[in-house]
Amino acid sequence: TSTPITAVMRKQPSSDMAAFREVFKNAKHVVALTGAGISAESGVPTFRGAGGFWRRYNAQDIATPGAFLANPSLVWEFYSYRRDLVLSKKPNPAHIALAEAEKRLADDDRRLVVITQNIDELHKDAGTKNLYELHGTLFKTRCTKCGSINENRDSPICPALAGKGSPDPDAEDARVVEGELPRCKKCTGLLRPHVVWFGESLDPDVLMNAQKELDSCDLCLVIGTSSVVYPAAMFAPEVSARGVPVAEFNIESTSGTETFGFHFEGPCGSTLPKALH
Ligand code: BV8
Ligand code: ZN
Repeated sequence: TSTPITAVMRKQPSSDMAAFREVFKNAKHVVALTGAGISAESGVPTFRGAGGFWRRYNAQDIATPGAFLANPSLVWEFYSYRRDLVLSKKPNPAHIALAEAEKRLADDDRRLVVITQNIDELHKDAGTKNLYELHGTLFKTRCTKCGSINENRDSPICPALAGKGSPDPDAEDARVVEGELPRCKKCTGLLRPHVVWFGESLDPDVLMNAQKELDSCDLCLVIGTSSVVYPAAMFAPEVSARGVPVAEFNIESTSGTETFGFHFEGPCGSTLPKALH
């Protein structure tokens, strides 16, 4: 009897790349699920299991509606820091490998789509067109009063936040008064980042479209995610449960590794280009 692929994979840190490339060559509809790990080699810090630290705070404690209500200045410092940081970063070979694979497959009437948890827009910068941003983006604001959503790449986003947001645990909170935080040009209401915070629902259209892609894919790549945040954490296991091959690209194994047919250990900036060229 042949050894089930997962058992074989369990023993080796990395699966057989040739076997994966055989599957990839025949795949007609590939979904790539990405998390903070795909941007690590671009110099964007990861959350490390959604427990990322900025100053003495855990990302999960600041990326919430409650934190914004209680202390909008602190939350804006967190996002203003990440905006300014990401504006100086570029896509790495992993982002580029996905964008190039999308183009190559399209020429062959095959589809590759990226469903990302990241809000850094590095997939967009790399040229990915088929893209769902599950958790929004750092570079859009939403008015808490009139709801208008606008692109915004201003750095600093407002004068009062210039030079603020240092991640240093001993940095003083800027305590910017609400009137000097980013305000809506239309109604002067307080702006917030157009991202999905913990405890907030994802955009139903994005979720529905992502689910459609997952339900019809014949290969799923899960790249640089610790798979701890729901509902994104359920996507790859769902595909695997349908008997569709899932290939994980990560520097370590995760809660999902056992259920995935392929696991390629290492920085995805190196492993992904080898897998997709
Ligand atoms: C919701 C935007 C319905 C903001 C983000 C208890 C049990 C289960 C669920 C819950 C629970 N309590 C609360 C919940 C729900 C909660 C949740 O899942 N919490 C978790 C922490 C338990 N989820 C929600 O609230 C979601 N909404 O459920 O709506 C609802 C509605 C109302 C009331 C109840 C429910 C909304 C979640 C979205 C939160 N927003 N981001 C911002 O970024 O500021 S989440 C944020 O954290 C990221 O977007 C991402 O999703 C997550 C971080 O995860 P990763 O991307 O995986 O990054 P991480 O650092 O963890 O891991 C990096 C990985 O890369 C590692 O594996 C590492 O090994 C690897 N790596 C590193 N370097 C490399 C690499 N791999 C390859 N190459 C490398 N070089
Ligand atoms: Zn407004």
